[in-house]
Amino acid sequence: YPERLNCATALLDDVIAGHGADRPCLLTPAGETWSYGRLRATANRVAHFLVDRLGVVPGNRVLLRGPNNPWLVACWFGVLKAGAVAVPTMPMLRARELRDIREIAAADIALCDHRFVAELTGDGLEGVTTVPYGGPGTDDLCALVADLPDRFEDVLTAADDVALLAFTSGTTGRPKATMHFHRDVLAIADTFSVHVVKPRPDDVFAGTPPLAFTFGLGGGLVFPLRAGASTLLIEKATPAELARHVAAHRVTVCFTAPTAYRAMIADGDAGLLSTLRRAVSAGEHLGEATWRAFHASTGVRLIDGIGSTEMLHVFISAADDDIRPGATGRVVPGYQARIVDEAGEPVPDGTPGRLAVKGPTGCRYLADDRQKIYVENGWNITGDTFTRDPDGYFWYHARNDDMIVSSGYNIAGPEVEEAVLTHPDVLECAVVGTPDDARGSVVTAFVRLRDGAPAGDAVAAQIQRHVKATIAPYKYPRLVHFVDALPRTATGKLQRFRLRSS
Ligand code: 3SK
Repeated sequence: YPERLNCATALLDDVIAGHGADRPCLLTPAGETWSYGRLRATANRVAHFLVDRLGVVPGNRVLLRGPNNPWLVACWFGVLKAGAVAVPTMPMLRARELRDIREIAAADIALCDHRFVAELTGDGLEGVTTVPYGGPGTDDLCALVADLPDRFEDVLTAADDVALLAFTSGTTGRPKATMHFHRDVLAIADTFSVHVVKPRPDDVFAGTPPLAFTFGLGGGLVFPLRAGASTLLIEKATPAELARHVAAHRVTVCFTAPTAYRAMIADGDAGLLSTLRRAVSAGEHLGEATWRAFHASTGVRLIDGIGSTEMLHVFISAADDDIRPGATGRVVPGYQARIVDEAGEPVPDGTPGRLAVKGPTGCRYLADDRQKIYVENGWNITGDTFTRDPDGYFWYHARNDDMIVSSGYNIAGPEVEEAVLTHPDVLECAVVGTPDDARGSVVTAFVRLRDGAPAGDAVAAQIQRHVKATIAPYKYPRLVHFVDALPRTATGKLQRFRLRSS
């Protein structure tokens, strides 16, 4: 990339120069379409507002809060055009979490969907200038920018000026801010997206992750725009609603989590997915059973991937004929990955160890001592246990802290989950170790059954027999609890630690 680079200019102006300003860019389920030209003009007005009315200067951090819709995107671009740093936050976050984020990011300005402002007014958030958008009234950003010029000279930032502060969800302890440069935003499109997703200008992207989760930022915004494609911005959707949006808008590339793919198949919605040519699964491990079930009902080969907020997006993945069901994939061109032992030394193929990765993006925490724990000699330690096979495929075992030690056996909770999930009555499941006097820990499954399946001892015993017949019998869950919902983070990841202590 050139030394001076603003990723907002690259994402909007390059497409407009190549395909014209009228090209459809942002779509909404309600049927609205924003062209690339309209998005650029609106983002330019927002940039003027930030600079001319609020006095924003390059490097200032601006908090963004709202569900995925065109105004959130216009604000995101407006901030970057002004040379400021976007601090997207998950709409689900509450005042306490926003307070931490605001303090760590030192953000004094917030652009916030008018439906979500209440949480930005609590203790510790005094002094934040909050400008609502998307609502009625003359003090709303949409009205305030209406008369501002639709041209703006984007600040010519350095390629390695910070563009984005992405917060890890902070399931345990204080959230961490990861810093990403302007060049990183383009790099995720030019590595994972170009080499694995392989988007085309006529694609229509859609997905459920919020743009504040970098999985959603890539799949819902950066990848489609870098390819000159369109993206359907969905504020919130159940898997069944997502399937209906796919059908209604002839979506061709879908981004969501394994649970949603599993639910779409279980709900019998495969017929609504016939326009899909690519479907990307990340955020959590994709089990082989889900991969095969989705393929059998749709003909689409799910693209699994592991990414992280620290690395900005996916660094191990595979598509098409390169896929080995059950494996996460191979290292994405541009990245390096290896399996290391506790001392940081590479282990032989086939030996489980800690996944370490480096590449053009990540891993830079903002003023956080935990940098020393998560980065060893330039390698980001992801916190996952994997093996690599001699063909270079990476096979997931567990998060490092999801290994269960029971009667001296090491058992990977996700492997047991995968076996439980192949039982026909099971919709979702989490497997953790719970304290036990005799065994130290026992394998315990928390199971959400499909609608209409009766919970009880009989189905628990069936699930246990099913697991014993599927994987080594000593791994079966000795305890099975039925639940209505599993605890998840705002990004949809299972919070197993909450089950361990329940
Ligand atoms: O955290 C994740 O799981 C993730 C996956 C893909 C891309 C980005 C992220 C943060």
